[in-house]
Amino acid sequence: MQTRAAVAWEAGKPLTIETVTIDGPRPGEVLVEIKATGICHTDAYTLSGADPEGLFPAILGHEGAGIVREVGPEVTSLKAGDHVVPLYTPECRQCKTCLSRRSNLCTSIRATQGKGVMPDGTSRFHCAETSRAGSNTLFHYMGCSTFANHTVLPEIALAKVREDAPFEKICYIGCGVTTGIGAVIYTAKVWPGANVAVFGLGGIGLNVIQGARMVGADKIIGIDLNPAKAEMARRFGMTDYVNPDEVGRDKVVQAIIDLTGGGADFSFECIGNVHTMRQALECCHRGWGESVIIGVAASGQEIATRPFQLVTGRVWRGTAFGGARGRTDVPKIVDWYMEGKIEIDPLITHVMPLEEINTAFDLMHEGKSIRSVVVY
Ligand code: NAD
Ligand code: AHE
Ligand code: ZN
Repeated sequence: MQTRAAVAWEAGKPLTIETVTIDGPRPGEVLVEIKATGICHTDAYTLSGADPEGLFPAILGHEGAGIVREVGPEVTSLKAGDHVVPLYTPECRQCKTCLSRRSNLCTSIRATQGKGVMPDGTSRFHCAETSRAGSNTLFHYMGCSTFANHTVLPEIALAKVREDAPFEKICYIGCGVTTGIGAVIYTAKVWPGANVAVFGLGGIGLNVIQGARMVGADKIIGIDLNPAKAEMARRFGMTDYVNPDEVGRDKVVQAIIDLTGGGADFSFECIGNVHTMRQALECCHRGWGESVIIGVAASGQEIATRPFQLVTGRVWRGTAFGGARGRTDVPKIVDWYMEGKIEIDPLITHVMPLEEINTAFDLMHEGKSIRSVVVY
């Protein structure tokens, strides 16, 4: 069949809207009509050319929600009409990692996902236009490609969710909401009364703040260069704001140590900058403070600190998709939203048709949006 998609032909260039051909689902695969998709900073990162796994031409997008339209042979857990959220971190429940219960990083299809193809090694997307490389095949992205009105995913990469949940809100649970809240509750396991520092008050950091408030954190300190982000952060639970340009960029760590009487119990880096990753570690409390890296830094970047920071008990770790097991946890998080236990609506600052998707990237780079959502 044919569908509409925003195609990334090459790094650093705006997306163009194309009519693309999408093949039907093969064994174990599912055809999904995407109803809405968020635009995450990771899409911009890959589009910029900084992602070592970035492939072009591709259909980007990994924060979607939609309806199953057709299932391929051997699919047992989904049927046409089911409402689903695509998962860039699938949950096969059979690989070593899934069975270990120690991590959400399911390995069953990671290799082909990183190569922009389905598990059988081929793409379902083709375009009448030919790329500079002379091919009309388009790569999948993060196993999702939600910037297409229809996409194909493996069954293990889809979370079935309740049918009364609005697509244009729950698409955000496909990445930002789950990553932020999950980092707090699944990865760090922040305890009630903890002091928390959140570096970056964007689409991820605000959900870390929301998660920290949910678990009963005491001080929730937000750090962002853009003071316009502080108002929403306060609404979501931030108790103290640190503007690095006001306190001095080299005094951010001391400012947090002062505010917390010794250092944060937990910090979260939600920017993707190796310098703020260092600050996030070093603002943690001696003996036990844990810093969680969420931000994705560009190819070639490395983190540094004095090993003494770790010798004296600080812990450096990272998280992908907030440590959530998608097929198990995403339906629960959708329920939390529908029951009013978490907020999403105020974070979706812009809604637009697919034709305006490049505006979403502009708004993000200008610091004017939290989340933009495309509705098909
Ligand atoms: P965003 O653009 O919405 O937010 C980033 C925020 O950081 C902005 O508010 C910006 O003003 C602030 N900022 C930039 N440089 C800063 C600096 N030097 N000091 C202080 N503040 C600064 O981005 P987002 O969608 O929230 O994503 C944040 C990061 O998380 C990105 O790197 C993204 O790729 C990554 N991410 C990781 C995962 C994961 O699973 N690990 C999931 C989603 C996103
Ligand atoms: N290809 C990138 C990887 C970037 C990355 O770390 N992605 C996160 C999700 S970001 C969502 O917005 C992730 O899931 N990582 C685990 C994994 O297996 O990719 C690069 O920089 O190489
Ligand atoms: Zn994302």
